[in-house]
Amino acid sequence: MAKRQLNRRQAWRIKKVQEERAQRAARRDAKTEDQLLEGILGVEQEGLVIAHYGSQLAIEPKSSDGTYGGLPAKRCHFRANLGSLVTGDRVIWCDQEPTGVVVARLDRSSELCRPDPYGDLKTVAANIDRVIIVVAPFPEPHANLIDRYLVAAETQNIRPIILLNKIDRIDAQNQQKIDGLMAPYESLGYDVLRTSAKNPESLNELRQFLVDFTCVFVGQSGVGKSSLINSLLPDANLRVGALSELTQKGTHTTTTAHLFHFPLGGQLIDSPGIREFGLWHMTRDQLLEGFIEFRPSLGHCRFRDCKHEQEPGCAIQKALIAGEISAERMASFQHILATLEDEQ
Ligand SMILES: Nc1nc2c(ncn2[C@@H]2O[C@H](COP(=O)(O)OP(=O)(O)OP(=O)(O)O)[C@@H](O)[C@H]2O)c(=O)[nH]1
Ligand SMILES: [Mg+2]
Ligand SMILES: [Zn+2]
Repeated sequence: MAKRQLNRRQAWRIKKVQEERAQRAARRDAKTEDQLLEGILGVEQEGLVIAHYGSQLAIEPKSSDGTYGGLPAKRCHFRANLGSLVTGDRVIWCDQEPTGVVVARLDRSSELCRPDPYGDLKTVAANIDRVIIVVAPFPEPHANLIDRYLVAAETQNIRPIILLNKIDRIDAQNQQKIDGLMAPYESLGYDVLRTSAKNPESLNELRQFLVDFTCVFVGQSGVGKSSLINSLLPDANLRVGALSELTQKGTHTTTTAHLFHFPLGGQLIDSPGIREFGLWHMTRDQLLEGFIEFRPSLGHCRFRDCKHEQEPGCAIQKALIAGEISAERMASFQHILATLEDEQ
């Protein structure tokens, strides 16, 4: 009996101590909050995330005329409860020495997502108007990588553009293959630009696409995303990496997304190259929507649960036979479909 009483008393004391600790922590939090509100940490102002370095962000202050790019970026810490913060995010931050503090994230107009190697969905960049999918003859494009990027952009309502870089490396040997790779996208109405980072004159059309918009370069490692930015903006001084001699693949030189401004307006985000671009997180319906030439057929199959394989009255199969959907894109769709989690 005495033993149990003692235990109860002990338990009560432990509980009391814990409650007191929690109250003290809450008071500390409230005090920090008050300090922020009182402006001890500096005046709250709007900013733009131009890079993310693990525990810190590079924040560009908004100029008095409401634009970005005129003032030097500031290193900032950020509150833990803000959710993910990525390059392109608009935030509220307080200036202080030596590092500022980001206290809020503003709503995003769009976000480009992809699953990380552990299967978690990660936002790569925010508030994007256009995704520029960079490919090159070397490293050789992965099968249906372009389609995967197109689906990711289309389902987010971000306009995709395809950029074929390293045209100086196209010769009689690979010309046909490259033309064959690009042709389906040109006939679908996608813009396909051709550049060489080694030849500044080849970049004029690209320059025009960048004015007034926030664009992001995506694509395999080694296709020349950072090299293109160095040619467009000689002051950028980005690190570029030669392809591996052995595999002729990129070596993952860029490790964090970085935003650049152009003198004539417009922003461009360089992003780290990828190994693979899984779309496992999507549903079959989202994937179908992502293939723009499928859209007119959607909802017109005889059966509501049509799998668009061999069913009678399938509108997608009908469009395929009529040549409105190409065999390559249909095969690509089936290939990606087989990788979706929902389908397994
Ligand atoms: N011949 C030729 N080589 C290029 C061109 N653009 C880039 N390269 C070369 O391709 C290699 C890779 O370039 P990067 O700019 O580092 O490629 P990246 O896409 O930024 O790669 P990650 O940062 O790893 O994603 C470097 O050796 C560049 O010099 C081009 O237009 N022509
Ligand atoms: Mg790079
Ligand atoms: Zn169907």
